[in-house]
Amino acid sequence: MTARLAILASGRGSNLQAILDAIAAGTLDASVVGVFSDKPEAPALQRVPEALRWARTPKACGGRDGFDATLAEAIAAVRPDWIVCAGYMRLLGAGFVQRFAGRLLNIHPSLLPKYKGLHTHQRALEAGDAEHGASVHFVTAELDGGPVIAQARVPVRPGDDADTLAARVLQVEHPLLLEVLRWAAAGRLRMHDGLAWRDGQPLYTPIYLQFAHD
Ligand code: NHR
Ligand code: GAR
Repeated sequence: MTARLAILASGRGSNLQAILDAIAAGTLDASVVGVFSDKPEAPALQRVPEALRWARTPKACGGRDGFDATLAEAIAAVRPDWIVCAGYMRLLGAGFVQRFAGRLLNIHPSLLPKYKGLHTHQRALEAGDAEHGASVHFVTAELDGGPVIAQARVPVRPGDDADTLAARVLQVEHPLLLEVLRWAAAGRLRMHDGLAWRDGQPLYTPIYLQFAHD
C-alpha cells in the first residue's frame, strides 16, 4: 500500500525535493498528500502543486496553541500515514505530538543526543568535534529528544565553516531520510515503550548508515 506522507517544512525544501524525486523515480512507494508550513513564503511550498500547499502564520491563528490546533486539523484532513518534519523550524506542542504519536518523524542535522535545537553545525565546530552528521527520530514532546531510528556521519574537515559543514551533512541527510521513509512506508517502524523498533526489534542504539559525501 502506497504510504500517504504529510510533509512539514519551513524553508528551502531540499529534503522534500529528495522525497518527490524518489517517488517519481519509483524508489519510494509513497505519495505526498500535503506540504504544511508556518512560513507562507517558504520555497518548499513551490515544489508541489498549489492544491497540496497549506501555510498559515502562527500570528494569524492567534498564537502557538491556535496554530497547532489549526495545523493538526489540516493534517488530519489529508489522512496521512506518516508526518515528516523536513526542515521544519517550529516547536510542536504536546497536544499535537500526542495526536499523531508514533507517526511523526524529524530529520535533525546532528548526531543526537548531541546538539538538540538550533545552530548545530556551529556548535559542532566550536566543540572541536571530528565528526558530525544527521539523525532521523520519532518526534515526542521533548525537543529533538524522541527515540532515534537511524544516523549518518560525516567528517569535520580542516577549514570547515558552518556552511561547508552544513552542505556536507545535507549530502547524507537526503539518502538517510529516504531510507527511513522506505522502512516507514513498508510498515517496518514503530515507536513503543519510548523506543524505536524496526522489524519487531527494539533499537537500543540507532542504525548507522553510510552514504557518499565530499
Ligand atoms: N516539536 C516537538 N515537540 N519535538 C521535536 O522533537 C521537534 C518539534 C518541532 C520541530 C525540528 C527541530 C530540529 O530538528 C522539530 C523537532 C524548531 C526549533 C526551535 O527552537 C528547534 C528544533 C527544531 C525545530 N524553533 C523556534 C520556536 O520558537 C523558532 C525558531 C525560528 O523560527 O527561527 O519554535 O532542529
Ligand atoms: C536541513 O539541514 C534539516 O536537517 C534542518 O534544516 C535543513 C532544512 O533543509 N532541520 C532543522 O534544523 C530542524 N530544526 P531543507 O529545507 O533544504 O530540507
